[in-house]
Amino acid sequence: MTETTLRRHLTQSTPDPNLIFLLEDIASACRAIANLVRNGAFEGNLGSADVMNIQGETQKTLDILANDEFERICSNSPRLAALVSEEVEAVTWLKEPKAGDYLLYFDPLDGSSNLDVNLSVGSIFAIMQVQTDGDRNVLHEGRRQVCAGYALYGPSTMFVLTDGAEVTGFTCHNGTGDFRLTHPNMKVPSETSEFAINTSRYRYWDTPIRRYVDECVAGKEGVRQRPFNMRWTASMVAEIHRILTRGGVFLYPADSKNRSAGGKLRLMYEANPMAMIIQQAGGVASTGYGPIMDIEPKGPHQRVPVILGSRAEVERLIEYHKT
Ligand code: P6P
Repeated sequence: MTETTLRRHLTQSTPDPNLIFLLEDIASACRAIANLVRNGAFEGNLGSADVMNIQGETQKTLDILANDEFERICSNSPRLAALVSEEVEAVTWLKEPKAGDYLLYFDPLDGSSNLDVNLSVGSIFAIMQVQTDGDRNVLHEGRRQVCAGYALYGPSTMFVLTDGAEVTGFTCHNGTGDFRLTHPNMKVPSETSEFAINTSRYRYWDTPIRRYVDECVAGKEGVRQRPFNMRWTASMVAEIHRILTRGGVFLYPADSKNRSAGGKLRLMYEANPMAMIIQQAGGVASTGYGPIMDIEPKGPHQRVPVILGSRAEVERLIEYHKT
């Protein structure tokens, strides 16, 4: 039986050939980034570029190279009108926008602080559409996403995406380099006993977050009456992939230290795409006070609180935020 490649899957599930072209371009950019990451030590690409990005973070050399790959490869997509990148302050317009053209939002290399210590990193993307001819507004709420996904540069390179129907995972074959279907119709288990949060920020957390984590840590002797496990990999892509695969809840909440900035994670190219993926897989994605994909964006680099994953746990956290 012929294995299902990304191309075969897209031709069976995506009616617009221009969206197929764009998704294949994104997959090509991710394959190129995987090579850059794996050969970083040989090319002298590890370490910092000693440049500050719009986020106020020191850019890694590979952050810049990954952004360049997205731009170089995706800019040829016939109906792609604009790029919104974590690494570039301004919106990059490629053509005069026409209704139905695509808008690409991306974090070219998420978790890049893991590069120098050889831990998993990823790329995240979301696609929306121009609403009317000449419309240069890129600030649409996450519900308008037509497609979202990520590449995970881990023990294997995976490409996971949703077009609003289901979440599908492809693995890059190490020999031929093509993405082959390995994880059809991925679903988040509704129950879990695993949470992911940077617990070094405990002193900044609001009461609902402290209550939730304290109860998990109390285990069998506490109100949850069962043991919990904790994971934190400093790579949102790796956390989300684990949650998609075996369940869990990921939390990067607003706290007393990051609240003035809106939170830590960026809405347009981290929270929104991951929210679409998690919800299409049966999970829940919330700020704690409302759905992430309902947020009306105020800017391309807006930061928001993120709580997403297994339905039962996120719904519990939403309840805790009501008290
Ligand atoms: P912390 C990576 O910088 C990132 O944006 C996410 O991928 C990750 O989940 C989070 O920040 C890590 O944050 O507080 O551990 O540095």
